[in-house]
Amino acid sequence: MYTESQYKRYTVTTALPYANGPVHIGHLAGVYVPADIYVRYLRAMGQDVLFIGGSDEHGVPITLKARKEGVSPQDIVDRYHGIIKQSFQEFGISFDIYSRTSGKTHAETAAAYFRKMYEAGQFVEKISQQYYDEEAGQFLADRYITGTCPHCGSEKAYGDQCEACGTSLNATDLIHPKSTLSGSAPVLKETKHWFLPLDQYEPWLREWILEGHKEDWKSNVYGQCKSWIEAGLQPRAVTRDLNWGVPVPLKDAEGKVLYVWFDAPIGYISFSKEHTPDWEKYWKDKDTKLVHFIGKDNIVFHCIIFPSMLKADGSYILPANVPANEFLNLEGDKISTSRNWAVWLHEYLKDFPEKQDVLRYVLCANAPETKDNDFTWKDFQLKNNSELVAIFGNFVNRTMVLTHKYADGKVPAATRMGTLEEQTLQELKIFPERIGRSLENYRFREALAEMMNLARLGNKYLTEAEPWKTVKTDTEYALTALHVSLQICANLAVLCRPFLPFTADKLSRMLHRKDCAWTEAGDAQLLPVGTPLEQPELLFEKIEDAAIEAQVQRLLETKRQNELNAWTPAPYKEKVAFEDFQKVDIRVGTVLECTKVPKADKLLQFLIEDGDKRRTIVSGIALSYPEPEKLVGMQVCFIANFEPRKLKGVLSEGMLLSAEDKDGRLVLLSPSGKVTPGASVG
Ligand code: B3M
Ligand code: ZN
Repeated sequence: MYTESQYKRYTVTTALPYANGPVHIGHLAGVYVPADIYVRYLRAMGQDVLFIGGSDEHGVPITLKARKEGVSPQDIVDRYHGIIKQSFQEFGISFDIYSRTSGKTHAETAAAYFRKMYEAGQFVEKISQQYYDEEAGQFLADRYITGTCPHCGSEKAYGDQCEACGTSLNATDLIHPKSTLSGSAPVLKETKHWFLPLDQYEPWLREWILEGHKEDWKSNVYGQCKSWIEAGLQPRAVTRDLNWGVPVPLKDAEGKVLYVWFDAPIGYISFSKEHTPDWEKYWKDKDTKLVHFIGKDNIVFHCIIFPSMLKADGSYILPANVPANEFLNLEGDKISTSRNWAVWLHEYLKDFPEKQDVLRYVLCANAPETKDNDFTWKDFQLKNNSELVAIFGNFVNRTMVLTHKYADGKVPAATRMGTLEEQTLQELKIFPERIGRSLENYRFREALAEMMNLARLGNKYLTEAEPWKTVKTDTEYALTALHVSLQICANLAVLCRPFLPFTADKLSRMLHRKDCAWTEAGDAQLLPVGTPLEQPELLFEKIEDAAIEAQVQRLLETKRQNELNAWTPAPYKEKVAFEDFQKVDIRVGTVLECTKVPKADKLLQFLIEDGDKRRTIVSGIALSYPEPEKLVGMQVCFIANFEPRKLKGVLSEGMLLSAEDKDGRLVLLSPSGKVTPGASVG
């Protein structure tokens, strides 16, 4: 390796996505694309790597979703595990194994892990009071309890958080708590749980992280660990009263399961076991480098809790690095499964078939490495059209087409190397190391930019050497230029592979060459003279405005739907006396004329037959009725006894009644049958 050589092998894990929904671009950008790039690079460097992924199939949200749909939790995880696994496969995430935590090996491994710690006296037992639903006969997880928020009064607060005001709560803080299982009021009941005494690990964590990893862990990761440790670590319960999960393997623990965050990281170990009988060397040999790829919301679990569990067991290695990313937003808004504000991987491929690499490219170029970042469809189009197509694709295509035109489709010899050629090949040499160094330091955006710089170098060279011109005067030089360009193409095929594996395959096929080790790249002899080339195919295609517009429209529609869903009727007003209501004189009238009020976008002027005389009423409903003349003849209801007042110079003698719909549209009230103008309403 360019900067380190002390490791014999690598164990690379990726956070296990919850199997209660499909995966989206945020998952890919934050965890799976960087991890896959890293692993593909290591493999190209000839390293022994075990790349682990799988679905996290336990936890309360899965049971809630199952209950809502009237199916079992197993049904839910079966459905989403399949979808997630397929998405990762389609995007070329090259796991050695992608497994799941509802499997048998996992249950055994997690239970054995717990038992070993239990027997070594590494847990603290505590009895506490917890809400219990007597009708349903079970303890209630926080999310199964709703009630009134003590801070803002919202009646929809959950036992762990009020979503209206964002305050995090304890279930016992709720006023009028209610079980979502039976609707009854829960009672407090004693229950026993096992706690991991994190406080006891604090001195060790300080030394291991705060002193040991100040330099090599990313500052966002180090910073979060530091603030957790400095705030003082508390014992954490590792068991729950729930009927979905790995049962607690103790006699007096009926109805209890391991806490999802206790069992899930053990999944990395159980999946390794499933993958190879030789798994121990990936977990217990200090010459193995363990790296966890995760999102920032998982930092405490992977840097503090799981390492404390590994330390407690004593036979495992600890993570050498935890390169957590920040979050990716979508068009300026937080990605959200419940609001459907996401680009789902399985849907993307329907709209952009075979464009996996384009998404991989854009997500890596925009990866939220040091801060939250934004994905926009415009930027997606721009990066495709002006980088992948215009730089990488264009260079390869020009080279291929010219070789077929002037060199019979075979790699020509380089007989006329000049200074420009020497310089270009000299520059070419440094790319493998430069890209590799960035990758080893988890700087994926930088590495990708360097890879593109190699394509830029090719383009620049080709433009300066101009073989299409020199071929007329100096054929040997033109052929030499093609030789040099083809060597750059061959190097690109090797160096783009971690980022763009599908493109690398296609390019290698076109160049008629097998993949080689990373360290062989940088060489000007990758493509032997005389190698026959395939016909050129475009590596990337331009993405048209219409395709982008369709995506933007889809998101706008989602936004509109969400706004509608978020609508609640205006609060009801205080009671009034009937006598007060009777003071208002409401009448029916017939529209005789209706026109726009000049210079007032929102106002319509009505002439109304009211049974007594004709009256003019100005109403602010013009935006809802773009064709006012169509209202002529309609009967409307109006308040007849308001003081007349001037609106934009027109005297209005009353007010039309209308209802405001949830999208803000105003709809005039009209009697359901014809009545005599002037009839009173009451
Ligand atoms: N299931 C993913 C999440 O927080 C969580 C990761 C487990 S990794 C062991 O979305
Ligand atoms: Zn609240």
